[in-house]
Amino acid sequence: MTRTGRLTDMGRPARTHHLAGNPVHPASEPGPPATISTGWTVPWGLSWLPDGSALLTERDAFKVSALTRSGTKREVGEVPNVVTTGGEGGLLSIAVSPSWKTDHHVYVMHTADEGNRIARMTFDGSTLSDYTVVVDGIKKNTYHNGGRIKFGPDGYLYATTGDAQTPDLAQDRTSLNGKILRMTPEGKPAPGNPFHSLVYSYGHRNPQGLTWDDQGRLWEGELGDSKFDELNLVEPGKNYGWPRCEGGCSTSGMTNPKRQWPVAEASPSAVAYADGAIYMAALRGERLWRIPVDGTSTGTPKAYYTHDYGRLRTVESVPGTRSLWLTTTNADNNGEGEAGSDKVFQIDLR
Ligand SMILES: [Ca+2]
Repeated sequence: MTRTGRLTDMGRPARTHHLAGNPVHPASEPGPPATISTGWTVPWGLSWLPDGSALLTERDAFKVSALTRSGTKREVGEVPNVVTTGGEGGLLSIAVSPSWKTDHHVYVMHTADEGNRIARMTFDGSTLSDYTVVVDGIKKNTYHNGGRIKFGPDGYLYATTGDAQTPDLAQDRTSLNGKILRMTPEGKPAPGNPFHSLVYSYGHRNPQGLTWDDQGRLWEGELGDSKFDELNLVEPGKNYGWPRCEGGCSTSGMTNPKRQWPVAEASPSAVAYADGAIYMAALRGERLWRIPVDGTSTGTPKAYYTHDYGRLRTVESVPGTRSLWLTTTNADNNGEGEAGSDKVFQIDLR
């Protein structure tokens, strides 16, 4: 059947199409950001708790705080064994266990003495405690540490790892660097992984964004080198090109990005799916990109808030609502903000 309502790369606007067989995506646009919370210093990761509040990490302070929907912030603990790299390492993302109500587990990805790690801690609703290494020995460097972890709709934990400034690691399927990893909550290779290891996809440079669309497809945002940043549709076992390709190329065996941007316009950290589009928070580009998706196709990206709020780090869809939370990281060493100058915004889709 011809999918006449499908978005094309020519940029058909994301208007609602009630066509048989087509998912209905209400067209929505992000409204003006409303400040939920101030006083943050390099907030990096954000994960929702069942009560609707979020846990956020602060990269350089190694701290985790809870933030309610109405903006009440409360520090719940510090992650042990974290070190900074003087660049992009430190306490990166956090992921609440999908069965948190019974196991009280939360996962963090962070830089440690020997490399980057994924660790599990206990959060009892008020305080962070315990510490168990789940995966360690992921090579680190000053830059390119990846750092996003999220539970997928399949219940497995996914992680993005950077090339640690050693590009060839991305093409080495035995290395944990330059990869998307997929694991059980105990850190073992998830059933069905393509190489019977933790590796899910490879050929990534510095991926930091992971999200799933409403059909369960995995999309990934990745920082490029000097030419192109990427939005990729990730499938298991595929090679996303780095370092042989930056952005799209015609090299056999490589999977090209669905979209690419000059690095000055993007440098994306997080991506989040909401309401028929992927939202991509841009650091250097200092803007929020909205990329309409329909199936495996993407429509024309549109930028919002360019240079209005500085470096945008993390965007997440707020569960049960048509809204996003968005964080800045202007207080990092690439930004010009003072300590405590970062914010969390809420954006309603309308
Ligand atoms: Ca690529």
